[in-house]
Amino acid sequence: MAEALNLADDRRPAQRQAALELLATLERETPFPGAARIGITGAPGVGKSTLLDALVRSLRPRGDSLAIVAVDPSSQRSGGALLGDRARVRAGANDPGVFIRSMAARDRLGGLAEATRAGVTILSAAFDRVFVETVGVGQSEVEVATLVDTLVFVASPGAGDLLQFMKAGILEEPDIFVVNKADLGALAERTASDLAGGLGLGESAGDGWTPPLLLASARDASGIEELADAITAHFAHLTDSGAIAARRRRGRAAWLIQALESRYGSFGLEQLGGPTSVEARLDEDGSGYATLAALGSEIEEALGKPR
Ligand SMILES: Nc1nc2c(ncn2[C@@H]2O[C@H](COP(=O)(O)OP(=O)(O)OP(=O)(O)O)[C@@H](O)[C@H]2O)c(=O)[nH]1
Ligand SMILES: [Mg+2]
Repeated sequence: MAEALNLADDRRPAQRQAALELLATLERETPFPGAARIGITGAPGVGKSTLLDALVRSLRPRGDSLAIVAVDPSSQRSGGALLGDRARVRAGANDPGVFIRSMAARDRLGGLAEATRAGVTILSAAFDRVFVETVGVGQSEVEVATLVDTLVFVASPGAGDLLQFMKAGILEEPDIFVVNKADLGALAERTASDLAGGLGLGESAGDGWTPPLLLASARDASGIEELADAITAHFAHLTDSGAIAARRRRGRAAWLIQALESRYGSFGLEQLGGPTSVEARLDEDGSGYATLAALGSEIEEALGKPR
């Protein structure tokens, strides 16, 4: 795993080519639906890492192997050591059934979203569940939503940014809502009712799943079993209803179109026949990575850029 993840991070041309082939093979050949992919998002300091640690302790005894991709936007790498690493996932340190990959945002030459996606693709080939921790600062919710099967939004009491999330319409993405730090009492209940009010919870999104709103305390390990159950139930809902295939396809297509547009602009995307043609190419190929590389070369040729 570590070697594959390092290869995916390697920027040298030969290694990039090898990584592309590996990722495309994994994407096409990993048994479907394979690992459950779960995103844990929320503002800085709401307790995402602490919750993940508690989740590992709760889920691991159920028998599933677990991997975590944790993105720490604040950490700085110095001589190989992570300074100021705030990862709080300590559970499973000596357990081969738990794998944690910590990523420092500042190292990411190829982009954090891309590194995260590669990490999830690789880890999904070997673990039963893959978690991704990302700091929610607006657009990243929408980005991570294209990568995971289940998106968990974590809030904490008194977090003023809740309103900001609501305004940005980002709260439409999550499948599960958690108010962490429930040990803070009335303040947490207040946040939960604010959130419920803002969400209009109880209204199903039309896909037969009503996002639950849970209270938990990662510190006291309360509400963790309920969260683990909700995560399990959401994946079962997706697989039982068959919605998982469409969700993954949609996520992959959204990512591919966005990646092409950010690299080559809407003009470049048009050269390829627009989103519908891109999706058709993706369906034909089966790999988002391979399609991105192939379409990228085509655009560059069409635009006459040196390769
Ligand atoms: N009271 C209380 N504090 C908590 C709880 N969970 C986490 N904390 C504290 O909240 C702080 C932030 O926790 P983290 O788990 O690092 O939060 P995070 O969301 O991962 O933070 P970033 O990765 O920096 O965005 C730490 O000081 C934790 O000890 C909880 O349930 N109750
Ligand atoms: Mg964290």
